[in-house]
Amino acid sequence: MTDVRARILQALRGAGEDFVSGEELSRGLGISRTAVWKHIRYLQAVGYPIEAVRHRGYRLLHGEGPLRADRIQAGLATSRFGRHLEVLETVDSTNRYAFEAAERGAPEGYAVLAERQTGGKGRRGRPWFSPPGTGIWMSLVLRPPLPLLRAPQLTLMTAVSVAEAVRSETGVPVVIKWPNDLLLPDGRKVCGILLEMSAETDHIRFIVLGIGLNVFQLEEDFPEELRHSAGSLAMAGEHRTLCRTTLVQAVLGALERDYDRYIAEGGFAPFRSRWEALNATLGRAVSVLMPDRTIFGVARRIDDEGALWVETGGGRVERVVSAEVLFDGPFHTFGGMD
Ligand code: BT5
Repeated sequence: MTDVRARILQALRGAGEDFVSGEELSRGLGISRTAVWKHIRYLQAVGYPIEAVRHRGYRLLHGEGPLRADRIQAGLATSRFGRHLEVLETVDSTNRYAFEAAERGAPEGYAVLAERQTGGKGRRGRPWFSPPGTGIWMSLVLRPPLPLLRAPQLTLMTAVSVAEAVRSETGVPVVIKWPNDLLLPDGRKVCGILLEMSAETDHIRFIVLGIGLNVFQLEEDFPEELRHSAGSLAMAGEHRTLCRTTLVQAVLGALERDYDRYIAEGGFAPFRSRWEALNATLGRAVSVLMPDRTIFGVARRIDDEGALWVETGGGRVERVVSAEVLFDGPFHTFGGMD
């Protein structure tokens, strides 16, 4: 985002519910009022809910100021998820923070969000880029009465819940890449899921479910190395007005409903057809990276445990429970291949 637009947003966020006049913005930024108006139009076009009222100025609508726990909770349709909620300005990683809270006894459903992470984590120690005010960086504590082996299924369930919530809130037809990514229709990664846990020999003590969802970034906001692979909801061609507060509410609502069903019905099977309907993985040529080796083939199906079946040639099929999947070749050319 250009510095000017970032500063306009900062001024609007700082004013909360109040209007900031065009005059004030133009003076503060040293640009004309027409230039201010053009930047506002641009921000509105990418999805920022900015209200413009003659003689009063501009303000950010409902909840798209800084995230606030009371605002999120006011519209929350859950009984546990997000009922204990913290919103931090800056943290190294919401997953690290939630993990410590869980160690100290935070209840199931405890959630923490941050406007900005300085050490956001992906899998295997990779970094997650989490600039201020542009996305949803959230971690949730779960205490599922499950054997260890079932934990990876919760990642798949989460992908289904978040994808459906994002679709119904924003109209952006995100798709799932097995196991933990959501992609825009053009293949850019818009959301990553990181499940971490504390376990005893055979059962889970608690899980921290981390969700990173890019909302307002534009291509130029991503660092060079992510510019062609990462995307945000704002970058999707068609979307409704974007609001992080309502998105968080929708995601927590969907997660609680699906998690309760997962526990009650005993597994991933009831989610499988929903996963299949949203997936962008099956039928594609893939490289599958496992800790000890890499296999190449075509992703054929997932089973009731959420494992991915990969055909590796000569009629051989491998069942993969946990791994990293790379699509071979340009994203769009493999759509629907079988
Ligand atoms: C993930 O890991 O996709 C899991 C990301 C989870 C982030 C959330 S934010 C809230 C919570 N607190 C945390 O500290 N983490 C969680 P993985 O599949 O390993 O993907 C990481 C890779 O995605 C990086 O190596 C980059 O290539 C790319 N990446 C990094 N930041 C990105 C972003 N904002 N958008 C899209 N791609 C990104």
